[in-house]
Amino acid sequence: MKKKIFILTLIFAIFTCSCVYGYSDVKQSDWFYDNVTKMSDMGYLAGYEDGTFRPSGIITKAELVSVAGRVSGLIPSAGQTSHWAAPMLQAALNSGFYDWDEVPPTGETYDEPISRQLAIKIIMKAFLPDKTGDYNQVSGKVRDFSQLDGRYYDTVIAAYSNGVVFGDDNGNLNPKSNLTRAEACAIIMRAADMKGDTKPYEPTPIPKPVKTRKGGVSENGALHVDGTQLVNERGEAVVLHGMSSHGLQWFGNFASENAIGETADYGANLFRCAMYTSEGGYISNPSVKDTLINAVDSAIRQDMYVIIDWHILSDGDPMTYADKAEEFFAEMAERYGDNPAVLYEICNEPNGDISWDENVKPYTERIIPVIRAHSNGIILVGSPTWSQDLHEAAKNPIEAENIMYTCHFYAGTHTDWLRQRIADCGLPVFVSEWGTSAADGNGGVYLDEAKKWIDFMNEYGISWANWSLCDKNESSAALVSGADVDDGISEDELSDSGKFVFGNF
Ligand code: IDC
Repeated sequence: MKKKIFILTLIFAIFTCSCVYGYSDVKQSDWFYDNVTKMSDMGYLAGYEDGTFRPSGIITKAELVSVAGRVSGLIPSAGQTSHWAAPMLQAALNSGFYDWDEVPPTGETYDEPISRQLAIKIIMKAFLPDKTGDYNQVSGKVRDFSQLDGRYYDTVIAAYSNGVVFGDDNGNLNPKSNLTRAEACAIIMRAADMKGDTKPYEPTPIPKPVKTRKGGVSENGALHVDGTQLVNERGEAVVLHGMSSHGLQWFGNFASENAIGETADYGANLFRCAMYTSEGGYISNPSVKDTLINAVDSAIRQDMYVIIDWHILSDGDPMTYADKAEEFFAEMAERYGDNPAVLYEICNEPNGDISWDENVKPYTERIIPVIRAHSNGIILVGSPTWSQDLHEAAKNPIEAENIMYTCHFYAGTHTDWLRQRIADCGLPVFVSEWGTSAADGNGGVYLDEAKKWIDFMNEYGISWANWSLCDKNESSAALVSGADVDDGISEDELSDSGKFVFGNF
């Protein structure tokens, strides 16, 4: 638990740009004072809520690589796991900061302490890859040189020769002991200063599309709602089709750029990023936001529309975490602003003992203005009973532009009566989640009923995202267990549901 708090605080610390001075445990006379202060001032690594910095606390592999990556301006890439640091670790691995076996990309060792020799290598590769040093000189001066593993000779010698690291009072480098937070600050700042141009922390810029696709953002531009229809920037009816991720805290690896782009190759022009709030999602694990940002950016690069889904589920009343939702959507809307690709789904599925009038609508009145401060993009709104109570919303609709109401269905559970409800409600409807299975995500698949739904949605020009792009052993999953999406999605990696859905993009 202690470790968890430490990590959460650090993540908070890493990603919050703050200018904190005067840590109770950092004195001006400390050797690390300047570097800790500078690192903190630039927003790369801050202290803890109790006012300490814990300079002698250890730093993990994930933390060290994240901070070094950010200071050196490395752009995160598609990570292989849903660990909060996976995108930056993947980018560091791709850039040759370390070898595969030193921090295996499966993540089991991400949260282990990092040895000084490995940290030095990573920092040298990140900032000063061309620096060298003299073996004889360094091996003669460093008393415990024999402790060093051979693969670290070059980088450690270069670091020592160039004044990036120094020996301790006894002339030892202690290459195998764990790096501390103060040491990390000192080594990174010295290397960064030597390289020059150290800038304050800035979030990764929003990418530009790397290709254009039929039905994509480049073709349709900013979306609007006209009557009950979604239309493109020219006012022409437009329909979006694609996959929803499963919970990003569990299956973030299937929200990689490869996987998302592959759905587009099959014809999808939409991807939905399902960020659970509970069940190990954002509330207890805020770093899942980085997995989400990575997925949203990937979809943008792939010229696709993308939904940022605040996936409430076991927390049935959207008001439960309304404060967090305000904070989150403020940040997302500030980041993505009027980027035409992004749609905001502000409450996946309200459920339980709540009502549209008393719970959901008041919630929308808090969140919509927060988004509208930065973006006039499409906002998708759920309704009680797992986003099926369109008839309740229709009695008291939201007074705002570019709002659509979500309707979620599962073919094994929801049939004619729900289609009728959509047809009758008179609201602009967006099916941001549906499955070929029963409502528990399993059973079936019910392809005859699913076909009726597809025909219905086509008739009404309704956009949809299918649950879900993952290989979980449940029938709604589009991929068979063990599917490897890094090299694309082959026909035989598609489940029965996946074959049906991909065939309907
Ligand atoms: C299901 C997942 C399942 C997971 C469960 C609880 O398929 O693996 O154990 O959530 O987290 C929804 C929800 C969606 C559900 C899906 C299927 O939005 O999160 O996913 N469903 O039950 N609404 C209706 C059905």
